[in-house]
Amino acid sequence: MIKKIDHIAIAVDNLEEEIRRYTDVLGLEFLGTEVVKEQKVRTAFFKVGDVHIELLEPLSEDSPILKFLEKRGKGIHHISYEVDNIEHQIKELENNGVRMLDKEPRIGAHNAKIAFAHPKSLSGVLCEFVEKGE
Ligand code: CMX
Repeated sequence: MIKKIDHIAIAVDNLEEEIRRYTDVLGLEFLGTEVVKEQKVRTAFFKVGDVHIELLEPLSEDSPILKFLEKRGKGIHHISYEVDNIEHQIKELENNGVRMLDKEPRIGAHNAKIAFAHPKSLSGVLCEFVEKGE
């Protein structure tokens, strides 16, 4: 079951510059940065109520974020939904014809279990499903 929106992720090419923009111009509360090697990204998180904004900078030449930036430029990359049980959510989505990019959960930022669904399956929006760690 989907509980809430966990975060909205935005692809950027210069994390430091964007951190300044989000703190100084928008005045959002900065929560810190994290390198997620498995996803080949460096992230920065901000708090807006109980939703987070995640900035994503590519960590390497084969990062999906680099490909996104080259093809589409900076902008909204994905919406992340918090779920109560990721394995169950993956099965439910597949049973409803959604093409899962991850058939098994993997580890994302903050050690959470995550799975992505293909944007072509969900209205052109890349969707992440996340079950929070302890
Ligand atoms: N949102 C919407 N559409 C997207 C998209 C995105 N983020 N990324 C790609 N697309 C579109 C492409 O533009 C393309 O559209 P067209 O066919 O109309 O041109 C289509 O989806 C398929 O693109 P593709 O070239 O076949 O596939 P890519 O190699 O670009 O891969 C995707 C796209 C989503 C499958 C890949 O990026 C992926 O597996 N993502 C999941 C993992 C990820 O994004 N990790 C980074 C974030 C990690 C984190 O938050 O910690």
